Formats: sequence, structure tokens, C-alpha cells
Amino acid sequence: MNAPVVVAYVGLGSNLGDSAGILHAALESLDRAPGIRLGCASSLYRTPAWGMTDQPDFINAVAMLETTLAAQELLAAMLDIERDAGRERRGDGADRWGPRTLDLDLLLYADAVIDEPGLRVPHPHLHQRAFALLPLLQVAPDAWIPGIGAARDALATIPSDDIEALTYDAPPPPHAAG
Ligand code: PH2
Ligand code: MG
Ligand code: MG
Repeated sequence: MNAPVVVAYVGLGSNLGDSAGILHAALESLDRAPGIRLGCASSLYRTPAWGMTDQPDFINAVAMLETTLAAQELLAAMLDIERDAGRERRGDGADRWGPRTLDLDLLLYADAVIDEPGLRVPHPHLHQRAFALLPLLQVAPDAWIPGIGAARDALATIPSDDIEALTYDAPPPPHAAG
């Protein structure tokens, strides 16, 4: 019997190393992982650190995934990808808010509400974090946060003007003047 396909949204963040490169590699890793297909990804955004603010800006993005994995299996695959990107976790969790090479957070798993050890879905801070809501709304304008409401209504209650979408410098056309 085939497992049903579930749409899940994952937040990606990095503020150590080549963050843009690390996020692009993480998107490829998610797509390659068994049971996961990358549906689409938001732009990359430069975002001031939220929570523990005395650390470098982050690069954040959100990916829409189609997966046949159960939520805990998806989380395990995400932790593998974090580890492969050189993420170190301290056993006491004291580095939970500090700089990291790669952080993958399960934001939404269909319309599931999950409260298990190591896994809370919807992500408990999603509705408070413009750095997650803005890219989420880019890929899912009608996203609904179970227990909270429309993601766009959540974003409307918090500041987001300090978040900048990254653009790529296109090479100049072949005969550009100057
Ligand atoms: N992640 C955190 C804490 N603060 N701030 C920004 N801008 N982006 C993040 O991804 C982020 C954060 C904990 O995971
Ligand atoms: Mg996080
Ligand atoms: Mg995390």
C-alpha cells in the first residue's frame, strides 16, 4: 500500500559560513532524500536575528515539500541534513538560539497538530516570526496555521520591514554600454 502524500513546509536558516550556498545545498538534499520531493522554495531573505539578537543576520527561506514520510521520519531526515551541513548541537540545548550553519524547522505538516518529544507542529513560534512567515507566504499565500489562523493575518501583526529579499546580480548583457 502506498503511503499518502502530505504537503509540509520547512523553514531553513543559517548565519554561519556561506549561508546562501548552505541553504541551496540543503534544498537539494531535501529533494534527494527518500520519501521527500521538493515542490518549491521561496526566495532567500536576509533577516535580523530574532530572539537572541546579538548575533549575525540570518539567511532564511521556506520550502514546500511533498512527502510520504510520517512527521517524525521527516524530522529525522531534516536532522541528518543539518548534521551533514556541519551543525553541532550541545547536549544541554544551550546553543538553541545561537549562530548555526543550518537550521531546518518543520513549520507545518498538512493541517496536523503534533506535540511529541522533540517535535511540535505547527512550529510554536511560527506565528511570531516574520523571518518564517514572509517566505512561507511567498510559496503559500493562503497558508493556515492550525490553532492560530491565517499566516497572512499573523504577519500583519508584527514588523517585517527589516527583512530583505536577496536578489542575484545578473551578468551584464553582452553589449552593455559603460
Ligand atoms: N532562528 C532561531 C533564532 N533566531 N532569527 C532569524 N532571523 N532567523 C532564524 O532562522 C532564527 C532566528 C532559532 O532557530
Ligand atoms: Mg529554528
Ligand atoms: Mg531548529
